[in-house]
Amino acid sequence: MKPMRVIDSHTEGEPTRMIVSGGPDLGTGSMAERRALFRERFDPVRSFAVDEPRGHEAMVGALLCEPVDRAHAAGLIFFNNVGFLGMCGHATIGAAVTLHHMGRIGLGRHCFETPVGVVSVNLLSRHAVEIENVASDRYLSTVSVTVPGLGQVTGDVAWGGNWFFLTDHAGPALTMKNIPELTRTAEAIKRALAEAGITGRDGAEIDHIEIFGAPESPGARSRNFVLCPGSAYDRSPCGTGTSAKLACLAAAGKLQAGEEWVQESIVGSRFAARYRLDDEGRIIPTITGHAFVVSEATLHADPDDPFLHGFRR
Ligand code: PYC
Repeated sequence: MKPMRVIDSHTEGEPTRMIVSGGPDLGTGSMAERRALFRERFDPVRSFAVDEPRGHEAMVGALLCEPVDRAHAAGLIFFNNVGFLGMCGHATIGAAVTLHHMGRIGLGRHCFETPVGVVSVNLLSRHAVEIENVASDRYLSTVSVTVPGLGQVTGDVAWGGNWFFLTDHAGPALTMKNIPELTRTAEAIKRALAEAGITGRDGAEIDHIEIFGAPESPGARSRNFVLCPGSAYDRSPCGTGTSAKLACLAAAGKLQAGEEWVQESIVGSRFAARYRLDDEGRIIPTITGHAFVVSEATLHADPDDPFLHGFRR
């Protein structure tokens, strides 16, 4: 493995590690094809980059790629401590701020290719980014599942670039002190959904669980706890999770196009969100958040390192 240059940022508290050079050569296909190749042939590179001891369980990676369409600013492939993501809202915001830090993009509008579609980004300032996500939708409404220790939990299944089960008031209060218990609760819900055969479209695994409660800060409409695949919780309000939430609110007639929804995370950070309807009536979410570059580093792959390909619990 070549030395790998990475730039780390956080978006509303959630980390992103962007691989800017030294990543795997994935050819020139679409981001979905390159992600498949990354998963099949280079998974040890993923764990090298984000798992301990070079990373940690909350670290989300973004491999910077040449876009297929030269009019686009970049291609991005997202991954975490256990595998690959479709889209990642916080990491897209982090990538925009990082590319600006590198002098690769200026303020204003840019398009990024992702494995699930093209996402448009408006870099409003050095730190503030508005992303227009892929079309999002509520797939199943008012689904009930029996969760050991919790009883019946009811929620919606929605797509926001990843698959989510969204439920109100399941388990303990949404406080930082309760994060271990919230994690166990969300893991139990995820297991129960899988055992009950409840999936996203085409049998897709529901790999994100989102629990909602009352917000704490003025102006916020809701607070969430989001369990990501790999059992880390999202420190940000989760861009794809907030998109899924907008889709559910819109489908329930509880949020109109253009109306603002401020989503607060379990650590108290916020995304401002709204949606528009495209020509086909699909929900196109816009999420605004802030990111900060925190470090630049070169990761060295020493063949004698017993943890060359990382470890995780
Ligand atoms: O912001 O979409 C997001 C996200 C997904 C997983 C972690 N963050």
